[in-house]
Amino acid sequence: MGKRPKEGVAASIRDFCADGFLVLRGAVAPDIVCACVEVIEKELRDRAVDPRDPATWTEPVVRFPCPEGPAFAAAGTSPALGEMYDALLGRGNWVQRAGVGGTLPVRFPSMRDPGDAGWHIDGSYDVDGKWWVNVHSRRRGLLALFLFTDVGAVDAPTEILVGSHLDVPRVLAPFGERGVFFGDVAGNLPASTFERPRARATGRAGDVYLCHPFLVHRATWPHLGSGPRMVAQPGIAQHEPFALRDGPGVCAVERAILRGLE
Ligand SMILES: O=C(O)CCC(=O)C(=O)O
Repeated sequence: MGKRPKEGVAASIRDFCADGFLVLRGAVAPDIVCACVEVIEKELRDRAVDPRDPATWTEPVVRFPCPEGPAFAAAGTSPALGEMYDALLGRGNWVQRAGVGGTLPVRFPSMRDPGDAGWHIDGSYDVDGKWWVNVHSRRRGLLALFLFTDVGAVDAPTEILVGSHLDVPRVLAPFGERGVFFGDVAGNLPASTFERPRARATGRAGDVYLCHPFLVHRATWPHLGSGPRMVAQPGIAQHEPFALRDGPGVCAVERAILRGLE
């Protein structure tokens, strides 16, 4: 009986290594989600967008940094998340943030191309004002998708190429420590990456997708739902870039990179 939760974590890690992501359903408690949404709605009103008035939804996407404050600190420090960060990155290896962080693209019902929906991996460090990435995944241990609203299939969910994190290391390796602009990665991937199965990051408000930093993903459109879709997408930083030396202490994220390099 006592073994089940541990087996659950082990199975989740196996899925994460193979697919490049896992989902923590209900990772953020409903009252915390509500408090976050109130703050997000205020941010929208400050930009002349009323989350309850479709007449003000003139753009398909409104993007801003995920707000800070107590509600977001509570969301970002949910115990379920901390346990899974430990399991995927190793205890003490990741940076605990007093908040969620990242950007928060709020997507509105619209038939228009939002202009930001290409396949990509996220960048992780700044080079002359641009986001770059290297095979050691400097400063980024995970990508998280925090669902602050319910996201159904019609609500412009993020789309994921399942297992694509295993294709990216071979593209990044030739660029060495210096790395490459994140926007130049997808174009160097083999055609087979884009033939991988696709998954959509749907779920309930409070669910969190934890993704390998090299997972290829994109925004989708049109948004055919009825209300704003709110998903924050922070990186979870690790203290040290992955050394990429195989051995007993290698965490799940690093192991997947090594597998991609084989
Ligand atoms: O909004 C989304 O569904 C994903 C957006 C995204 O991946 C990004 O902006 O980097």
